[in-house]
Amino acid sequence: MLSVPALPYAFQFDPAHTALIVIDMQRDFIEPGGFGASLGNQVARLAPSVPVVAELLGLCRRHKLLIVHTREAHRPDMADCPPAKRARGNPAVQIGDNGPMGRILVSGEPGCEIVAAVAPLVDEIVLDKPGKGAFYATALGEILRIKGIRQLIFAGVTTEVCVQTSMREANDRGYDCLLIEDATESYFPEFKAATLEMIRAQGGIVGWTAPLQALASAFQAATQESHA
Ligand code: TIU
Repeated sequence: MLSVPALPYAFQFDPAHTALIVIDMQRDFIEPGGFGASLGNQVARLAPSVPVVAELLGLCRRHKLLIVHTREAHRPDMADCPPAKRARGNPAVQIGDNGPMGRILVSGEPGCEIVAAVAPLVDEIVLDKPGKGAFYATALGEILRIKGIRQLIFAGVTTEVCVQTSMREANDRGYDCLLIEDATESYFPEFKAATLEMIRAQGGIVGWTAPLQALASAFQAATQESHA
């Protein structure tokens, strides 16, 4: 087991039974003209997470973790988009409507793609999800069971919406979850800060949080031990 200096206490994980889950690093949230912008958000606020997620992906690829990327994405026929979800937000630009990057939050459209700097490799799993949580109406639970996964490392956007929802779903399913603090961002800095606090409060009621450097140091310590 590797040990990451984390809050509220050290996060223990076995790389062979751990997956990295990268949530919704899509153009629709991170670039101007997409879903995030249609809701009135300052999308530039998510930009700092991109190079950190890229570094996290590099680290996890080197250490052979299972890697899963999610996208918040609806079917082109919109049959999986509840009218209540579509009706929420900006009435002028709704999910499924045409925007500068194609139809908003629709699979196959340019805006739905993951930004180039953190793009999936061909052998990595990409899951489209119709909800905020990564387990709802997806094969994620089944995939993790088949792969023998017990711990999850989370990154992506936005911290308090799809990342937190997915972590809570995972926590209820018995996974130990670590959120990489600098590999996630919100349009609302105060919501990000509150989410990190609520995840690790009450003895880690949802999971653990740690910066990327702490995870890197855990891998480094294990590598040095194996060469000693
Ligand atoms: N609006 C917002 O902050 N987020 C979402 O709608 N989806 C995700 O977090 N991916």
